[in-house]
Amino acid sequence: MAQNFPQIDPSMLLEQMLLIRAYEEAIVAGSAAGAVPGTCTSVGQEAAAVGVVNALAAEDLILTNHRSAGHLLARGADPGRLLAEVMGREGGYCGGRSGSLHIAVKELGVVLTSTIVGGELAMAPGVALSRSMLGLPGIVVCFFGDGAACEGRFHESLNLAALWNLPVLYVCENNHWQAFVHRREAMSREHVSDWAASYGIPAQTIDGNDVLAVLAAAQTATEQVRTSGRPYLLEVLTYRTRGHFEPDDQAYVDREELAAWLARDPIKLLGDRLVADGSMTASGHARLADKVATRICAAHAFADASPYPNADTLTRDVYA
Ligand SMILES: Cc1ncc(C[n+]2csc(CCOP(=O)(O)OP(=O)(O)O)c2C)c(N)n1
Repeated sequence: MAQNFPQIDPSMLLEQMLLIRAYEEAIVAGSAAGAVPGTCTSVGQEAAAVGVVNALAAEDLILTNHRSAGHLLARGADPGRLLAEVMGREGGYCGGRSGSLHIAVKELGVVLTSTIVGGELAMAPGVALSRSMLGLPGIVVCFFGDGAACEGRFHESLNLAALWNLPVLYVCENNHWQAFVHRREAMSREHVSDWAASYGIPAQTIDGNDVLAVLAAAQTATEQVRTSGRPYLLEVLTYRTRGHFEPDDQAYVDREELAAWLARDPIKLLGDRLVADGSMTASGHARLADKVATRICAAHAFADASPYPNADTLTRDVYA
């Protein structure tokens, strides 16, 4: 039976994807100029983040990995505070202590960014178990890559979530790369979703560059996790169109494969579709891009003006 999910304005999804792209491009430019530490960007993967995060409720929790800017921005993170964090400044979400790789934002329900590949998979069942035991509402969403799915903790995590009936939505952003290794050299199966069946976990593989398809699949998946209280796995097929981190010349990348995915850029796909069906004009599209550019300029100004943390605070928040 078809579910009635809240209607989400596609132009809002486009704006979020444009914001993520502009934020990541600012990081790339800043890193080339030596002003910002290089990070692992999510360029090319915007539809995966925006489609899934827009299917979540306010009380849901997110655990994510080293490519987390899209998840955070789609969840409503302020780009200035995010950039300040990456630049190690006091005004950042974690006071400049995490950089890009360990950001947590309690008010947005972002419990963890893990740079230990699969670290979020190891913790997701525990977070879900604590919510269940405390009788708290909300499901747990765990973003991870295809590389993490090739690690033992992926299998341990799915096994426990299935055994203990935990409300975890596993979202594998299969971007074809595991640092500098292509997924075909590391995976025994074509799809990560194939592995979910071994644990009795329902799963689906979808086109991760079509944000409307991601949103629809994520709405169905979150509803299923919410009503069954059990795990679900969504494999979102997409492509990391920049390098593993900045800078990276991508000399190891097959040019034809990259070109094919660039032709299916998620922002272009949705923008073209909205203009073609008449729901947006070309100038409306340009206005959104300008609005986003203004926000990124303001974010830069905020991060630049934010001081480095005072050395006296070095041991604050250290657990002993
Ligand atoms: C346990 C562990 N092993 C290796 C690394 C080095 N490393 C960082 S990212 C990465 C690739 C991860 O690939 P994937 O999970 O597919 O995520 P993607 O980078 O493609 O988003 C590797 C091997 C690490 N950080 N942690």
